[in-house]
Amino acid sequence: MEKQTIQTIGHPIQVVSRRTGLTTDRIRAWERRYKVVIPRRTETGRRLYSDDDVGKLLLVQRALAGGRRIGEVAGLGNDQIRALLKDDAAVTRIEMATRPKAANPLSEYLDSVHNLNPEALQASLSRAAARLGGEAFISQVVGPLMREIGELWSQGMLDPYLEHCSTAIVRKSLQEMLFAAPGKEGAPVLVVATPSGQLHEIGALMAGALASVRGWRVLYLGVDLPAEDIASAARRSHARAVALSVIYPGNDPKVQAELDKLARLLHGKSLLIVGGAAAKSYSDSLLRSGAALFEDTETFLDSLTRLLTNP
Ligand code: B12
Repeated sequence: MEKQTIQTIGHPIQVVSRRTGLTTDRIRAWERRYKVVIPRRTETGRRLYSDDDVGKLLLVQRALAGGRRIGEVAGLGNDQIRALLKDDAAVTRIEMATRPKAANPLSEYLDSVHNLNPEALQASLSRAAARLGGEAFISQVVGPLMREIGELWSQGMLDPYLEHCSTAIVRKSLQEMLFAAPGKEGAPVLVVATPSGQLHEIGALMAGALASVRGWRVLYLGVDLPAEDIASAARRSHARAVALSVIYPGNDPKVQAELDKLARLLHGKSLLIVGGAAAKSYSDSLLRSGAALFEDTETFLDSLTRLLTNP
């Protein structure tokens, strides 16, 4: 049998919408009014778009951004639109203006960040959380968004107050996820915190929210906590595990000492789990003390599941 490729199968309208940044309503309206692209239909009438169709929608957007009217370009082929864009000598300018929006899946959130619009950011994040579900929302939206915000901030392209304002909104949406499903009686307990000196909270919230979605009872202690306090919480709650996020700095003797102390105070009664961008710089002593280290959330989830089945 002939092997079906994505090209022969075609793309549903939702995929085209994500790839082009156009709403599904706009794509359908352009088809109805201007016949910009006329997709194939399945037996049940669902629209299926080819790569060329997607390319044309992107080209038409660029032509519009460069001042063309839709009636001028709707009936042209992709090569003709490309030639027109070149003739207009506007290719570079238009690409600069339109490509990030079409290609960057984070652009919706970043626009709200740059526009100091926390309400819009919150609404977009809520929609994404509902659409994707907790785990994908955290790995596909929250992680990449926070890293992008950090990148922009470090390049001087984002003022600190914008980073603070958006971090507060991200924190709120993770807290909602974390506290949405209160731990059930008898569920295994996970204590989550950051050690003394660690002020970055989002990694800890991500780990807590993920565990809570997976049915753990999460005792969330927040940031900057001495080893003694974390150990006391673990002891009193009979925690199966303690998860810490360590994001900055790496190789700090004070952080190292706190982690070593906590590993000792837990006496092996709760598994110590450490994740975050800086965690691996403490790996030698952590691994010696029997702790588990994670650089990503997927392996963390696998390990939580294993802990549930093999206590
Ligand atoms: C928000 C933010 C802040 C906020 C934090 C507010 C808050 N309530 O959390 C504030 C303003 C306090 C802050 C302060 C600082 N920050 Co800051 N910050 C950030 C930013 C933008 C996001 C941090 C974050 O939440 N990351 C969370 C996740 C998304 O990051 P991640 O480490 O990649 O985590 C992944 C995994 O490691 C894992 N993970 C994380 N934790 C855990 C835990 C467990 C158990 C598991 C299993 C997995 C896991 O999940 C993630 C997905 O895979 C980052 C950018 C970035 N790249 O992270 C900079 C960043 C971390 N900050 C940075 C700096 C320099 C600072 C300051 C020194 C700035 C200053 N001059 O004061 C201080 C230091 C504060 C301190 N003592 O810790 C740098 C660090 C550079 C470096 N590594 O050398 C970064 C990378 C920005 C940059 N690009 O330069 N920051």
